[in-house]
Amino acid sequence: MQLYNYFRSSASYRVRIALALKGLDCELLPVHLLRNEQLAAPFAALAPSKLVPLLVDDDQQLAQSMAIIEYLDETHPEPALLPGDAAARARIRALAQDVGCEIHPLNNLRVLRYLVHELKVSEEDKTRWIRHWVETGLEAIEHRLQHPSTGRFCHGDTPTLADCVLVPQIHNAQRFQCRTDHLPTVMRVFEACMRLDAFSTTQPSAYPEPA
Ligand SMILES: N[C@@H](CCC(=O)N[C@@H](CS)C(=O)NCC(=O)O)C(=O)O
Repeated sequence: MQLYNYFRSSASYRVRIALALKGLDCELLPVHLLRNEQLAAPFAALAPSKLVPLLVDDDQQLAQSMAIIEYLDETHPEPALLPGDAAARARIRALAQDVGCEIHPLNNLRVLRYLVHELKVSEEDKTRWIRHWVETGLEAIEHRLQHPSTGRFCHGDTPTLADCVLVPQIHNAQRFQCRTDHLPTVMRVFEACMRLDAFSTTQPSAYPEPA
């Protein structure tokens, strides 16, 4: 397998975590987002969305990090990243989508570039925008985690899809100096995850800054 990714991309980091949790070998192919490599051939020819990550598995080209993680979970079931019954899996997907659908898209590079370059939003207001959506979005997750199914991790005592998606968002929150003091359960889960090699060895700071 090959994963087109960018070291600091949180959607890419989600997939790197899932690959590591499952102990799968995968070649990492960098797409340098700040150099706009996602917008041009050869990557853009493979990915009409012009977004990383993209997983290539034999003749399959798979986009969307959460779909990729579900694909890995179906093709390599152990350890299960969507364990339990239908209700448990719905809860895990909801937590993942709280990040992947409600927080991350508002703060993606192309959205921030549009704010600054097209709408002439100042750097200061751009940072306010990021912090607002990250802090309020994570607050909703903090509330959702006040549930008997929350364990050491978002759902139970083993990492799931929800942790694969939450942890990279916390790295982004820290990068943009967002408040996290209103998120005791989120941060407890984050710290439990970061004690695992699958999360720590795949984090952005584990990779050299591209030249
Ligand atoms: N929903 C997509 C989001 C992918 C995405 O937004 N990737 C970002 C990096 S985290 C990207 O490629 N941004 C490039 C750009 O904004 O130009 C997924 O989960 O894979």
